[in-house]
Amino acid sequence: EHGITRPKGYNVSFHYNPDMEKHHFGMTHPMKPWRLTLTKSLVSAYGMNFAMDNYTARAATYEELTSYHASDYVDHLATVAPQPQPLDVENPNPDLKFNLGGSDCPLFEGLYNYCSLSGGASLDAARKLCSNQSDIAIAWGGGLHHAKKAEASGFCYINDIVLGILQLLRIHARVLYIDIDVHHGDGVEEAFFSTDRVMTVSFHKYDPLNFFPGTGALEDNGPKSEHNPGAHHAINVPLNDGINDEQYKWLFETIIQRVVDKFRPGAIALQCGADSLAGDRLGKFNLLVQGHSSCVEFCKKLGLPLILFGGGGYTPKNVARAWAYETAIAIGHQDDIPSQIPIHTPWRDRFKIDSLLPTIQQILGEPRQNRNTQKKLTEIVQHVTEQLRFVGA
Ligand code: ZL4
Ligand code: CA
Ligand code: ZN
Repeated sequence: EHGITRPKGYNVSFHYNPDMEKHHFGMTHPMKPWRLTLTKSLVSAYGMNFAMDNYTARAATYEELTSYHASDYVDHLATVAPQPQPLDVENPNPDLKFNLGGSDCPLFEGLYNYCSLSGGASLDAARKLCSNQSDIAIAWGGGLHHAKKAEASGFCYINDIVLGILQLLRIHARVLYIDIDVHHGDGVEEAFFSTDRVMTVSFHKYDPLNFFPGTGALEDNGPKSEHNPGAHHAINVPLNDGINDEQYKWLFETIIQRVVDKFRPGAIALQCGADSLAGDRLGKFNLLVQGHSSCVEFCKKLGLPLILFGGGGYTPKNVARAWAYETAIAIGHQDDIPSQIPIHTPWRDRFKIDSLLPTIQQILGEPRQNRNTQKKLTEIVQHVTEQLRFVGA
């Protein structure tokens, strides 16, 4: 008996399509869609599926994709060839114009299908919140925060988050977007730069010359041009390598509580990029599952409709641990699931770290030197508090 029961009077929906994992960015590319399969296998092994509504996500339609993206970009995505085009001086390769085909955003077989499935899951999740059929909707295949209106960027082609938030804005006057991926959520910030109906808050490593995408300084709070309602509605929390659970939790809770008090959102969209975990292949933070997931727990306690997106995460066994644990938080079972990974979990050997009894919260990774001082963190909270004086009625 799994003992995982449905929360009473509370609905969680899980939006996933196993076809997403069939797509490959390339052998050595850090983005592994297979991490979604590993996540789903852990979620199911714990019996969490019995406590949620499970939906096989559909592909987003052309009309849905162009609700944000430029139609010439989506047209091009639909027709791109996996092989590089021959050089033609008369007609420059349009792949370049859309930032496609480089090492970050390669062209691969089924690319359009992959993008549409990610978008479809996030749209379905947002609509379940809009119709009040879900209190929390989960789309781990989404969270692709760098994609621009007419350009791919940083492993992201279609900005499923923007598509989802546009749905939430049909019902809610104000939506709060929070981003705990180790990278700056530049694409979502840019999409809502000129509206005061969406506030974006990104926590990220900031080192403009050495770390992608190089934007998201503390002082960047939305274009301060005259009559721009979106001014002051972008919050950036620039961090250094090695931040730990205690510091991150304090920053997150202090900042998000103040933001919610001032902005009074009707719904929250949380991007849960797992590259902010210790031991990530690209990120160099020291967060454990406990610290990362405390952000989800805090957002849930705010009691607003909540959508959870995936995002980055480049050490698949750690990604699956975090997103499975965060699924447990959504259904309220984080304190009663066994910490030991169930013996019948498919690919259980992939979770083994240094013991024969792998647990859900265990994270592999040499701790990185913590380069965040309390003085700097206090300055950040002070700056954010001052920005918030310009926000709200
Ligand atoms: C790789 O090994 O910093 C891509 C990308 C492909 C395979 C072999 C090609 C080798 C690391 C990254 C050449 C790789 C050169 N392969 C990559 C400025 C850069 C130009 C491209 O989590 N080179 C660009 C993007 C970031 C840059 C991060 C995070 C997404 C998200 C949400 C996107 N781009 C320098 C890097 C490899 C690769 C190894 C790589 N790319 C690491 N960081 C980047 O926020 C999903
Ligand atoms: Ca971030
Ligand atoms: Zn990232």
